[in-house]
Amino acid sequence: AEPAAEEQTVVFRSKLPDIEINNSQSLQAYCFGKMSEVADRACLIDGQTGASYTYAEVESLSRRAASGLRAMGVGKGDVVMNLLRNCPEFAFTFLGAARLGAATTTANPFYTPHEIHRQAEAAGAKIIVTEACAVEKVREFAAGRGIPVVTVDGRFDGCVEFAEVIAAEELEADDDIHPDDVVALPYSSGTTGLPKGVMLTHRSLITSVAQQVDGENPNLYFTKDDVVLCLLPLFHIYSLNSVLLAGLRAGSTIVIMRKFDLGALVDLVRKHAITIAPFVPPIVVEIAKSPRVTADDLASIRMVMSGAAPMGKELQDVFMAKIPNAVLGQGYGMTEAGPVLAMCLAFAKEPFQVKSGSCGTVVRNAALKIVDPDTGAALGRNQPGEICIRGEQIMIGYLNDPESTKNTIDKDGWLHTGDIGYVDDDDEIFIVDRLKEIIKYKGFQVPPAELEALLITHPEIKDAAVVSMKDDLAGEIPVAFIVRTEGSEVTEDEIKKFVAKEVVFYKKVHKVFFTESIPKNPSGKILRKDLRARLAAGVH
Ligand code: 4UW
Repeated sequence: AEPAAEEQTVVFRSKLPDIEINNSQSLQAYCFGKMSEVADRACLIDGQTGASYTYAEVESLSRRAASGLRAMGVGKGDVVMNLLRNCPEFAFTFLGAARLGAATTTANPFYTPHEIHRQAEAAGAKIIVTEACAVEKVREFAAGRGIPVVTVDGRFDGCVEFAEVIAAEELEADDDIHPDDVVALPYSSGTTGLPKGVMLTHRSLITSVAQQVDGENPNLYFTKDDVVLCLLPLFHIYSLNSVLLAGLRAGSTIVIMRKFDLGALVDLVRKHAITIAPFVPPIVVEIAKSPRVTADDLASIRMVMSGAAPMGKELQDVFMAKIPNAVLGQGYGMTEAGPVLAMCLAFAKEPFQVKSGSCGTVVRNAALKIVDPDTGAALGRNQPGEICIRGEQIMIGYLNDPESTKNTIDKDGWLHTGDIGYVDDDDEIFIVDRLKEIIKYKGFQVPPAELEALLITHPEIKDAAVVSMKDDLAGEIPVAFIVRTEGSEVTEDEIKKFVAKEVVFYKKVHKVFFTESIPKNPSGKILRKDLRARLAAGVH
């Protein structure tokens, strides 16, 4: 756009003033910025074993991990794959790799071998750090490519124990790190297609964390005295950014939980006097509904964050009645956006009044606009359109995919989210619909394109389309429309089983509808809207 046209654009900003962000340092230096104040305080606590590490110990272990990784051949520009459930070693490895100027690509250890291999290959992983539950899924793949496998929980033939990696001397000086070096490489399918490597740099993650927890009046007020629950998986950007990195920066204590279980959660909250609970909507639902969890159980919690999927006003109100002393609010993130676009201003040190159902106000040091998806024109308040964000926190692009990058970040630097929402009179953002095809099962990404590509490899499937269907607990579930080959009698059950053995549990197809043809536009693009309309109308 011409500068003049750009000036006319309606741009929304935070109610908080911009702050100075020193984002030309390294992410690890930034995160340990308060070391002199917190060196001897608990930094990470392993909820399962009770092992506790001070800030000084975490910093030291990350230096040892750096040396150990270097000895195994990891260097600047390389990629380490963390294939781990939440554990302290996740943090040691991530920060260690960062010290070498290497990036960490994160993946779910419950992925199937095929899903893991595809990401490891695409990311060019030089080393895989994993645990018992996933070792067998990577061993052969890694051996065939000469990729060392490190395990954090035991000895396995042909693998290196994590203890050996950190037996190294501390790395004295970090490698020369440029602010635009990639430090995290999570995979996301973005607005369309298959999962792609999202290049997040030292600069982008420092900016994002600072937008949340820095400044005189931080938007997300975490303190040294806070105890933050790290239950959401660190392989997803929400937890990596807004729990681990934000918690470190603030000097809080981070209590790591390996897997979700309501009883264990209550025990940990009581035992460690958790003050901050970052959740996703399905967990909020479970707590709200469970008669087993009382207000007393959760009395220490002062802040409950929700994000990664929509949380309506009704749910928010029911939950708030259950823990009246806590502030409940939402953040709005997208992996590509670095990830936080908006954060609830009731979480600020000097909080604002907010409305239930809102997913926050745009973070400081960033600009947000709402555009008409058909014309591209910027819209004013209370008018729904595609949410776009600009700022130094957004990704620098998709790995090895300039085409998809160009389709997501326009020439003026605006990242197009594929979410439809509006900004109200109080600068609060409400998401009302999704333009993009991604399905979110309990906040996890399910890329329809991936399931469709898999489905059409079935010899009796001629064509397939996967769309989302509303679900009370999961938010959305993937369902498939299938065109069978001539004469085929393949059943719904057979198709579900075929998919289930190739994908992680949350990508399973929940229902199959047989149809004569898949509606497509002239260029062959699946008309998902039509299919969703069919579902809504009950005509399959
Ligand atoms: N309401 C409605 C929401 C919301 C939402 C996300 O898997 P990704 O790429 O990324 C995420 C990141 C979420 C996140 C990160 C950090 C943070 O602090 C926080 O809030 C506490 C949340 O989910 O999926 C991105 C897509 O997920 C949907 C939306 O469609 C977005 O484009 N989404 N948050 N509050 N929908």
